[in-house]
Amino acid sequence: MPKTAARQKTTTKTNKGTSNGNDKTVKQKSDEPITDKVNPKVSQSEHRQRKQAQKDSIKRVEPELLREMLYQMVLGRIFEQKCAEVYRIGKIGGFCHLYIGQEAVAIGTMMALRDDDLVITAYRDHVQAMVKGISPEAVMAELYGRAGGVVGGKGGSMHMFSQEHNFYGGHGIVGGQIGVGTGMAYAQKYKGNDNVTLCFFGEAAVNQGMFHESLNMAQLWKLPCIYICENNKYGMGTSQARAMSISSIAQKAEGYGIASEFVDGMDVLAVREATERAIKRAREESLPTLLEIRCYRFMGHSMSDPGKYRSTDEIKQYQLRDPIFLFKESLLEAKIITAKDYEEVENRAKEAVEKAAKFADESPLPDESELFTDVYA
Ligand SMILES: Cc1ncc(C[n+]2csc(CCOP(=O)(O)OP(=O)(O)O)c2C)c(N)n1
Ligand SMILES: [Mg+2]
Repeated sequence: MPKTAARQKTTTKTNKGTSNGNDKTVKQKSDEPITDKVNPKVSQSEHRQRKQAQKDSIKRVEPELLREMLYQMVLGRIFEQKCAEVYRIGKIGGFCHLYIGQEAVAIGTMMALRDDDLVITAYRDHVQAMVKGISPEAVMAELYGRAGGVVGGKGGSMHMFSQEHNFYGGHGIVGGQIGVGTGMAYAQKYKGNDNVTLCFFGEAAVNQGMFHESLNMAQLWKLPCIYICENNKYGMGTSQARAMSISSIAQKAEGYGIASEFVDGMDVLAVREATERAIKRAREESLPTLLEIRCYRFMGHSMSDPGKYRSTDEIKQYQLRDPIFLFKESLLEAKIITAKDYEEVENRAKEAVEKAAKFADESPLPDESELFTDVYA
């Protein structure tokens, strides 16, 4: 994680001169190049800095909510570990992209939302679906391709969807959901409500035209959309440094006059605070924001990734900054939880995941008569 990720170094620039009504642009300090090399000393010292920063943030959040955030992160991690386990024995087939290492992004952003706010994401969608309220059973059964899945077992890993939960997918075309998310935000504005739309995508999607067309339109039409770039440094096996001419994605928002912020995605509370600022801007002023949240996926791109493009050393160095470990330590030090409470959190999450796997195992395959329902091709 480059030094620029340190939250306390983020500066706020007032941009009163713009004619687009956006008078607040949060700008990162430097455009430090992303490299494939990670220094363990830097990782450890950043871990300490994060912990220090979390101490202050913890005081601003209700203890009950902090414990729930921890539970959701642990649930996401254990759920994904179970997916890897059952994938290897053939219970899940096809594409399967895991979220391990990125939990602070989904939990930090989405747990600041209201139920009627909308979410759309790419194919790395299991944890987002659960945080939006879809049950682990319905997500696991979908992964198994069973009738009890959230879309009846016909979508699979990449296509979780539930209108009831305002969760609009689950999209396999890189960057495709950015245009759809922009349209969802437009629809809320058209209907006259104050719902906010969160639109997630990876850093590789930023090179797609859809990203640029959407940001332009969102600022021009003042749409309540929060664009969340989960920058995990890689698009499949290609590092960001090999694919993007500048390393700062947050900076790209400036081309469209959109407020943007650069956040350390290993720190769930920093993510939450940045999202709260963006939500306020969207709900109260109907203005978009781009959040670049730097994180790291601990697993391969998908279950079939041989992972030859990065060293185990690099992965280990990011694991030193594991967002769950960091949050757990901070909560222990702040006496919000005890070691025993953490054990209970883990046990509760394990039970929920086992229950989900049992439900998926016992759920029947979709009926043959369903073969052509909800299929648009
Ligand atoms: C339009 C399009 N081009 C290429 C692909 C193949 N593809 C699937 S995932 C992926 C990488 C995307 O990386 P990123 O957006 O950073 O998301 P991450 O997987 O890191 O979460 C690519 C190129 C695709 N699905 N869609
Ligand atoms: Mg990526």
